[in-house]
Amino acid sequence: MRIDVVSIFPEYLAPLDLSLVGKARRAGLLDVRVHDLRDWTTDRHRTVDDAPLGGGAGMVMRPDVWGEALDGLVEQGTELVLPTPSGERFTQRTAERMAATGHVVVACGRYEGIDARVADHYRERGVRVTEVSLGDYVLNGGEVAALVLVEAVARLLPGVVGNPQSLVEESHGAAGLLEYPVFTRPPVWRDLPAPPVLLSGHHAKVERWRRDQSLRRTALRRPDLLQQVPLHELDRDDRHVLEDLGWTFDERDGAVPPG
Ligand code: JB8
Repeated sequence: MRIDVVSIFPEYLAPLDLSLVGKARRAGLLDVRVHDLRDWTTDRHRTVDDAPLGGGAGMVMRPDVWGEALDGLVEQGTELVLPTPSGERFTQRTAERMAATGHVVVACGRYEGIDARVADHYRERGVRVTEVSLGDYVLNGGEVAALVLVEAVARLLPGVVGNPQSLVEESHGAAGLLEYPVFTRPPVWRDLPAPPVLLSGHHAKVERWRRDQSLRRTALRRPDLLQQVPLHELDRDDRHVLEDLGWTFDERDGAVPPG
């Protein structure tokens, strides 16, 4: 897997040398290349921005500089990713698709963003172009989204995460539920006992308790996720847990939150 990141702040991507991502790179499982956009400027001042057409606050990144940079990096089969607050949500499904792609190029904007013709141009050339947002808040540029993307994608690559079971049991996996709470020793800490069922040695009871916890957490914190779960994936025990929280079930509407 290759990921190119283009930024006017390449030092911002320094954490990609660390931890699991750094290890994956050194192991040759992941080829991450960080580029300085200003390497593709040709003027004395290495200018990457200009005033917005139509007026308004701030500056816009010039399409000509981005075009020179991306022409040298985008190939047949590349997915071009542009972080922007007006993009589609970056989710675990997005990360999974990108991990299955051989090559991703991330174009990190700053200021008021990148001239919109850049995305249009590469789409017209048949490139898959994805404008992505991490969530409903505004950052100063695309670099943090690039860090998130690389980490989320890298850990899905074969051999990067030591125990592949930790990939399937996680929040935002296929089940569409949040993860259950986890505990370790000591069994009592500052007067707080761990749930006794986890020390019972009764595997089936542990599994049921964890499922209940996942359902309760998802219902209370992320009802939007639970509403997406197909009814046939909720068994009688599941429905009892949710009914206690005021949820109902309908052939057409699926799981319906209280109120
Ligand atoms: C200028 O919030 B963000 C984001 C914000 C940005 C740019 C890119 C992404 C470019 N501001 O994800």
